[in-house]
Amino acid sequence: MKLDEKIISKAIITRYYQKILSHLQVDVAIVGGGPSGLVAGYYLAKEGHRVALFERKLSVGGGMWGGGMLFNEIVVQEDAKEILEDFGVRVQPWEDAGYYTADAIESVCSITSKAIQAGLTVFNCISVEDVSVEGDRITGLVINWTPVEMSGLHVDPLSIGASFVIDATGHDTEVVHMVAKKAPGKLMTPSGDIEGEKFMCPDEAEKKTVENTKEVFPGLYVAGMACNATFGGPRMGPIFGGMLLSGRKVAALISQRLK
Ligand code: 48H
Ligand code: FE2
Repeated sequence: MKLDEKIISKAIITRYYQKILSHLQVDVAIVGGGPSGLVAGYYLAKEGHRVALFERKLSVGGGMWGGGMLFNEIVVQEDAKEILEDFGVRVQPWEDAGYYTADAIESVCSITSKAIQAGLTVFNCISVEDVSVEGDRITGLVINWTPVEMSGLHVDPLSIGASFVIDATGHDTEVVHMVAKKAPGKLMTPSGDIEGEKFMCPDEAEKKTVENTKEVFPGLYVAGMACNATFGGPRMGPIFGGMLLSGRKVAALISQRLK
């Protein structure tokens, strides 16, 4: 068989369009493909919800690839170990102290693969630049190609609709910033605005991450590092249990509301 470059192009274009057209309205739109966003996507898709994840970069994985200071191992604590095991990631106990380590690359790849096979659809190289709001509720995302954002070209975006949005953008908590800018004082935080991330304190930070995994504006939830950045909690350094637990918690909270 003689391979034809036009058929190859047509196959790629058609399949991509089918994929994006079938996600113009979703149950849940996740912004950010770090550990918390991927884990949330997995548990939501597994429950049968239509879920799209938008990631600015070419690759998902966020801050997990680099472990701590590029030493590509991650650490999780006892209560998060079962989440890694759900994804088939091999964990090793560390000194019987309730800590476990896992290879960072295996973690990203296994979580991503399992999430997509469970039904999560990932759109990479797309940046979320704004949100749609009707009344006082989030109704969707405003998206554009990352290369458009990077080059500073004046190209207007497209939109997708979502019953719920998860801000899993990490330290920058970008979606919450977009909302806070256009609806000052309206967040469900103590001050009504972004409280900001505090100094490193792993023990408190990990607990607070899970506690702060909640709705911050009608229809908008935070997961992962965005939780403490939004509600005011410390950072934790290179321990990833809180990110995984937060992803699983946000999926359960939204799943409950979709029923
Ligand atoms: C599309 C976007 C946009 C946008 C950002 O930073 P992440 O890994 O996020 P989490 O919260 O799942 O994990 C945090 C963890 O990696 C970490 O930094 C920890 C534990 N730090 C502790 C410490 O003390 O430092 O991933 C966020 C992802 C990235 O891939 C971004 O590219 C992406 O979100 N993203 N995607 N549109 N507007 N903004
Ligand atoms: Fe970080």
